[in-house]
Formats: sequence, C-alpha cells, structure tokens
Amino acid sequence: MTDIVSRNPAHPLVEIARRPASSAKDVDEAARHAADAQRAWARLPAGERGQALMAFADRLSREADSLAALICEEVGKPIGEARAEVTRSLDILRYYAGVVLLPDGETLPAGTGRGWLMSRRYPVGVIGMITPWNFPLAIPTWKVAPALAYGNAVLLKPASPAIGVAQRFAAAAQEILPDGIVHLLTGDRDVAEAIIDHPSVSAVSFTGSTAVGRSVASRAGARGVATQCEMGGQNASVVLRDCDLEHAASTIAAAITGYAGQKCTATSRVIIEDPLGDAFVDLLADRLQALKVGDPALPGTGVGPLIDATARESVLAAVARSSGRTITGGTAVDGLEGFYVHPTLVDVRSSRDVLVEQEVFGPVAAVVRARSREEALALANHGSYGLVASVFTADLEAAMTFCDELQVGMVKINSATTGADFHAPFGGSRASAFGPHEQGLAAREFFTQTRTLTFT
Ligand code: UN1
Repeated sequence: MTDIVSRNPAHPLVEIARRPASSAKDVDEAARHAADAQRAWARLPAGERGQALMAFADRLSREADSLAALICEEVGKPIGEARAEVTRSLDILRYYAGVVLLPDGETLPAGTGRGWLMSRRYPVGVIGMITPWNFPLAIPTWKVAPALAYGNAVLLKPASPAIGVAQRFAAAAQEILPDGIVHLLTGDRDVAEAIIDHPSVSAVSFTGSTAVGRSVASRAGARGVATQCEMGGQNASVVLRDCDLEHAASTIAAAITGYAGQKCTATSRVIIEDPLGDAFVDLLADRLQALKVGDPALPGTGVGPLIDATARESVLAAVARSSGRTITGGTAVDGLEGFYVHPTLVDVRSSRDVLVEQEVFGPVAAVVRARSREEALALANHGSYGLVASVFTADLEAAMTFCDELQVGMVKINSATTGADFHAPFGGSRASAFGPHEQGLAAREFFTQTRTLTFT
C-alpha cells in the first residue's frame, strides 16, 4: 500500500504527515457506513444537528493555534493568513449551526382552495467532497458544515499535500459528531474516482482546476449524480482613473501575492485606464517590492513559498512564455530553501498572452492598459474564466455599470478579488464554475433536494 506524504514547502525535507492511501475497499466501506449513519443523522431535529456543529466548532477552537501552525507548516501559508483561515472556519461552522433553523421551504395556495400545498427541503444523502490544498481547513469546512447542517453525511478526499490538516479536521469531527457521518479518504485520482462512482454517493462537491472539475462533472453526470465544481480563475482588477490610487495599489498588491497567488481568487490581471498607465504601474511595483518574501512562519512575511518544485517551475515557465516586459520579479528567490518566487508584474502587449489567458497560480500579474472604460470592461471580460473581478473607482455610476456588465460570479468594488464573506454566495460563472454556488444560503441549493407536499 502506498503512503501519502505531505512536506513543508518552506523546508522541503521535513515531512509533516503520512497516511496510507485508501483502497477501493476502504471507499466502499466508508460509503456504506456513511449511508447508514446519514439516515439517523437526517432524522435528528435540525436544532440538534446545529448544536453538534457548534460543539465541533468549540472543539476545533481549542486547537486553533496549533491548527494555524500546521496550516503554515504543511502548505506554506503565512502564519497571519493561516490564523485567519482558522477563524473563518470556526465562523462558518457556527453560522451553519444557526442557519439550519431558518425556514426549510415554502407554503403555497393549495390548488383545491383548501388544504395545504408546501415544499420542504430534504437532505441529498452521502456527499463526496474533493478538496484542494490551498485552503486546507476552510474549504473542507465550507463544504462539510452546510452538508451536515442539512442532514447529509460526507466522504472527504483532501488533496495529498494537505492531508495533515484534513486528518486533524476529520479526527475532531469523528470525536464530536455521531459515528459515520464524516469519513476521511486519502489518495489521488483513483480514490476520487472510486468516490464519484460509488452507488451510495448522491452528489459530489469539488474545488480545484477547471480541467479536473470538468472531468469530475462528466464522470458524475454519467451516472446522474449532481456536481458542484468551483474551478479556476483569471481575475482582473480594473483601476479607473478617478480611484484612490494608494488604496488600489496596496489592495491589488495583496490580492496578487496573498498566499503567493495560490488562490482561485487571486488577482492575475491589472487593467489600468489611461492616463494612469506608468504612474500606477510604478506605485504597484513599489508595493510588490516592499513585501517581504520568506519563511511563512515569521510574522512579518508577506509572501511565502509555492507548494512544491513543480508549481514553481510551472509559474516561472509561464512568465518565460509571456511576450510581455517584466517590470519586477519573474525569478526564483536565491538562497532560500523552499519554492519561492519574487512577486512579479509583467507588462503584456497581447490579449493572447499566457499571463492573460491562463491561470498561473503564483504571485504573478499581467498589466494591461485600456484607453477607455469601455475598453477596460471588454478586457476584463476577455478569456474563458469568470470567477471574480474588482473595480477601483470613486464613480458610483461606473461601479454600477461594471457590476451589471462583468461576466463573473463576484464583483468587488474598491476591494481585493481575494477573500470572501462566508455568509454570502461564493462562486463563479463560465469556466470558473459548474453547478450551484457555495457558502451562505446558496449552499442549500446543492445540499438539499426539494420535495413538494400536498395535503387535501
Ligand atoms: C478566498 O479568496 O479567500 O480555491 C477564498 C480557492 C477558492 C477560495 C478562495 N475556492 O482559492
């Protein structure tokens, strides 16, 4: 049996977690056990499921500091961002503990004029979850919390570089929650496929790349199973000439480099309206150069390492393939163990440039110049992705036009493309998403099924 091993991206020889890969038999047993346990869990009063989620949050909060340290060590996330991820995960659990008591359906005028006609939401069953390494606690939490709140059971398959955090999450869930409703399965593609194919699995929620998400959706779709796929991004920040330039520059610098750009929500294109051009580029380059690149465990670090050597090669290769002019960065950081890349800004000349069309997943952004607002809007909508865009402006009219015309799932006015309010729907359009959005009340679209009830 092969072991799945995670290593510290800042100190690549240090092993963080090790666990045997799950076998096909493990998947089968977990799925059957989950299906049994789910029936009893779904019959509990909603308030009791909410109490259980609250207890789970309390249990995780007792290890908040060590969980943040583990996130930092296992996936190289700067410690401040890792702490924020733990806080956000606790908030999500507590939010769904309360949300589960909201109305679970609607009543309608009965067709007969008398009696009752209503719809109610019921759980879906056992949900397979395939999660990435970049938010190793928050993404499993924002899938698992609503799934459980609405009465489902879960098979969680985390990405291998983040198995240590997933083990801690699953161990706490298994200690606090009823037996069998959360199962951890580890492994790579074959394990994910065994989950998707299992007859006891009723739906699959995925976060990761567009290519993998589409293969998950088609595999699950082939047996009539619903999917929710959160996929890639190539997100634009649009800088209009009337904005607060200082605020725009520091916010965009953080959105390019937060967790070294390894977020589907990272800013990858900076579209600058004339005549700001070079003045704004200089300001942004200054902000990027001021960020401290280094050990993610140190509190002053702005930019930590990429997840592994392959990730760094692929980021540097994308910069090398660009036909643009590098303004700052574009190279690996010398003299540090770990997979660091300097924050990078490239002035691109072609709308076909690799840095404009592909998701790079590193601390890299392309600068694109626009002659007018209309052109800025068209450039922002260029390409196939549609996750999030931000617009910096003091002009309310322009902000409203961008909100209406941007072909994305989320628009942020004067704020970073990164970050999300857990109580609002999260998700993209076009190549960035497939299926219902996550988080907030939107999560119930995927984690419940509606049943119409007629009493005459
Ligand atoms: C954030 O920007 O805080 O995988 C969340 C991702 C996204 C989550 C981003 N699904 O990067």
